[in-house]
Amino acid sequence: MAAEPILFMDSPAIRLSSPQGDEAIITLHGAQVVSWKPKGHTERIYLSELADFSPGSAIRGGIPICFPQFADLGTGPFHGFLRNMEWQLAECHDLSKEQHAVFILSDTDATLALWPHQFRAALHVILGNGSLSVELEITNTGAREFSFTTALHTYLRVDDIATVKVEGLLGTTYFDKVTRRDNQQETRHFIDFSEQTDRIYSNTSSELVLHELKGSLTLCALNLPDTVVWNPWQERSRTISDLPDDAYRSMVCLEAGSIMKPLTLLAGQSWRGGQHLKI
Ligand code: TA6
Repeated sequence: MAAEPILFMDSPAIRLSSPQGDEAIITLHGAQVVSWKPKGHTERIYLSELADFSPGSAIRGGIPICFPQFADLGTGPFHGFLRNMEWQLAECHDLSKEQHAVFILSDTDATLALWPHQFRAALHVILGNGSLSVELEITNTGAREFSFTTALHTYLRVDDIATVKVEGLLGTTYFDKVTRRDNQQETRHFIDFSEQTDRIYSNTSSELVLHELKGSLTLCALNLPDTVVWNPWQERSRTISDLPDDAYRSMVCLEAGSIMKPLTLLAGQSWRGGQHLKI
């Protein structure tokens, strides 16, 4: 079966399988991609072994959706609330070369208490031959305009962070959340990791490449002009209760977002943006 309801860590989820043998798992909690195994390759998504799947929690790892605010750029919960909510599977298309599943969530009393706007969110997950696309569509279903920031907080599993290099950010400016310095310029072709890294790069190229010894992964952003690069390194990992102390060796977050300039939707308008990952 191409889209199969399963329990993943006791949490309702959908497993997509492509005709070629690629697999992805998406939990209804947060509409969060928690696994992606392109055929013939190892797991590409990092998921913490200490992740909490209980109702209302934020699952540590996978591809959490940040909306209607990224981090603390707003008065609501950190990274918003979509990642904490239960979504529904709305559609599933079994196409000849790919699987397309759509998950939806609309405003409820609980979301209106956190953010006073009516909306419809749809997450499109498209599993192809060696590829995975995740696209978020937001519609303003209310009568008043609203603004938001957003990101796909993609946790990538890596074999050894010491050998990881990220290409595609040369010449762009960033805000360094570790040193709190703004307007820094990236001077490296290849970003490597040897300490805590938490940066918001603005107006980045739509294509990034994650290089590892085993091969590379290309990440293309669609309508998401900013890129966050995050690795908590050892000290910060120790302070995150649902992340093992040595997790920083096996993960890096490359997050496509619209963060530096909020997006605005008038009543009835929609916006769609996403990230396309290809082996
Ligand atoms: O996207 C990077 C970041 O904003 C970091 O500053 C870090 O705190 C991280 O997200 C994780 O946030 P969370 O709320 O999931 O613990």
